Amino acid sequence: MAILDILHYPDPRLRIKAQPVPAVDDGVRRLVSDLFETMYAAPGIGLAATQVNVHRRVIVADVSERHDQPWCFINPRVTGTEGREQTEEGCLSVPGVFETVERAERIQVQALNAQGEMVNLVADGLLAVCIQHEIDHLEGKLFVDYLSILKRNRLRKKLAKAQRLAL
Ligand code: GNR
Ligand code: NI
Repeated sequence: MAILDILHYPDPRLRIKAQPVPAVDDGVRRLVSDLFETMYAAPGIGLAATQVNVHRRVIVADVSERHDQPWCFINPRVTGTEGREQTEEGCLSVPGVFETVERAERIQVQALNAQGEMVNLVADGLLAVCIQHEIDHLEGKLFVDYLSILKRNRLRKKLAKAQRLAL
């Protein structure tokens, strides 16, 4: 197991579209356990392989308080959605930024698990938000892409200033 480095916005590697996993083998299972270790250490409620510079369609999530409900989705696909809901989101790749994003309230997801079996899940609440946020990462999309131009410009200035101060 290993804690991996998380890429930070505006790193262009966060924009790479992840490729499907052809077969769930030991290498993929090692990636899954490294993603869990990195996510729990951060700490975060989800993590996509893209964020650790691995451009394969693998995500993990655990929205439980006790960190005892781990979910791993390989080649995840949203097969149905219901409703809309706004949630305050954050991202380990955009530290310190929290903004409201509107997404589907309930989703149906199809994916492979770590055993390579096809699983179907209906998710709502924070898990539904998290899965949509993680699948966006696999597409090279970040939650800040949903903000108005005004908010994004404000954010760009804030991050540029933070970067100047960090030098
Ligand atoms: O830890 C995280 N918290 C979070 C809160 C609201 C909506 C989405 C998230 S995901 C985020 C971890 C992360 O960046 N995953 O890609
Ligand atoms: Ni994120």
